[in-house]
Amino acid sequence: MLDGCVPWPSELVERYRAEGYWTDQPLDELLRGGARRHPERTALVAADGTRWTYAELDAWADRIAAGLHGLGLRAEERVVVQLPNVPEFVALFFALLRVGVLPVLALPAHRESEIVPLCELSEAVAYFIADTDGDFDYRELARTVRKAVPSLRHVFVVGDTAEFEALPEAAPVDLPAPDPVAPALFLLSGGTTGTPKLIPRSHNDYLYNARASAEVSGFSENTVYLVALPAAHNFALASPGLLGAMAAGGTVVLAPDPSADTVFELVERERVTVTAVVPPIALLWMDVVDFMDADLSSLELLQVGGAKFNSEPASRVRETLGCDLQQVFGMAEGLLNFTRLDDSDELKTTTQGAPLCPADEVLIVDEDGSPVAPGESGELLTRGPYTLRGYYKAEAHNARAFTDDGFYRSGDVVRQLPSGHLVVEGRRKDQINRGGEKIPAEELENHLLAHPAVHDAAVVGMPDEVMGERTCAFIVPKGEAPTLREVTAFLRERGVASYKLPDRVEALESFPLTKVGKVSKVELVRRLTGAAG
Ligand code: OOB
Repeated sequence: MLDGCVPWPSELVERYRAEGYWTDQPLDELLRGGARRHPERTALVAADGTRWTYAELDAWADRIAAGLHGLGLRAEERVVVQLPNVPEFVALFFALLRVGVLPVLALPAHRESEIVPLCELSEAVAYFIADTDGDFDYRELARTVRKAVPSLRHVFVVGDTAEFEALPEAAPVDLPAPDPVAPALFLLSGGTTGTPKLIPRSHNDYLYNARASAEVSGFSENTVYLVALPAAHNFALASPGLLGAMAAGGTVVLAPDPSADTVFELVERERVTVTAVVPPIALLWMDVVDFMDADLSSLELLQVGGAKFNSEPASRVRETLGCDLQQVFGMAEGLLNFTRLDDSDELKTTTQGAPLCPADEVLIVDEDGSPVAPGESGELLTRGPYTLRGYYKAEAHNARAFTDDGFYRSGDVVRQLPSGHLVVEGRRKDQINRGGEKIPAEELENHLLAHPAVHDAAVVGMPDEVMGERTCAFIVPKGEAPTLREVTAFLRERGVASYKLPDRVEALESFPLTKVGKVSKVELVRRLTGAAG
């Protein structure tokens, strides 16, 4: 097993195998098996209408795998992949699995301050980018990253390569199958700390994740799944996402962005049956659908997750978009909860779903770590066949993030109904959830503290109708307080992703403290909502 990864205890490995959750197949079986069973079926459709059958996608992945192997990339080496929703993302993903190279899946929105630490932590040997996306040039970013990260041997560019390399392709070669218990890829954690955390996902656990999610979401060979969120995010990738659609033998359609214009046109053109979004996108689609002349009649199911979807808009999905709603409460760390297709409307609109797997263990505990009474709210701890046992190379953090018996402390405050469904009520972690995008408070605070006029900083989420939360940076200035515009310009200059920029900056003379002398974020939020109300 790769150094820095925490294995499942052997008795659980045996149990997950015996109960059939782990099948000891490589994750790549999703494409290989599809190409074997139904080679002529359409696997992938790009936004421009280009199509690949399972056989064609399989052959393409083989050629890229051979190309990468020919350049010396080897099993267990890590690479950072930062691609938008382009077909190359899918082909490359499977190619890397075939070579055994471990992709670290960065988001297209990430910039220098995220990518450099990811490359360093993973000791990445290659970085995969698109040439441009909108008006952003990733090759500029790659120049900075390459200077900062000595382990990088290659930068591969989809599109105009400039001085870098194109995705290599070569005649297919035989490559050894991977160990199914070992990691297949790394997902990024939403994070709560100042440094990024990588989540190793094994062949066994991620294959189960994709297959079981596809089953609980009713995916079949008739499924046409639209990837509207970034494909690198666990929700759109495997929960059930594009891998789940392929597990069911369905078709994956790639949307370059989740705007109603782009998505509605693709839904109509490709007769899309299901897609997944975060709440603000669902709200937006529901707001504009009446004004747009789009035929959404093929859409059967809208999956909403990543942040809390309130019951009021949830109850309007069917009448506005004409499809069923499935709430998904998941995490890159593992545990997924889904409302079931045969749940009552009440459960579908007021809960965030029940755990996917019968072997998912869920504990809800109070501040002292003792289980709460049934139906009471507390922090969700979890353990199971697709939930990590430790972050990559993060021993000290793991000691806090997991209980002694291996439960992951999610930081989510939930209560559980007798049916098993969970209602997300809040959070006990230092993170802002801005419309599904996660901002680790400490990371942003560290950036703010680097500003010459900032003496102290505390970042909190302020309630927002559309986004769920927006970001407010409280600062204690050294002299004159910098404005929001100055602060965001400073953060952009440091290469912080746009979604992490604060929406508001508030200067205080000093911070309110808790009884033990820590900054009271509860009090800071109270002042904001008091002031706003
Ligand atoms: C998904 O994954 P991440 O890793 O970006 O974020 C996980 C966190 C959860 O711990 C929770 O705090 C929040 O996002 N969350 C929700 C939620 N879904 C996620 N909070 C309230 N209601 C929901 N429905 O966000 C993710 C991964 C796979 C599938 C879906 C979402």
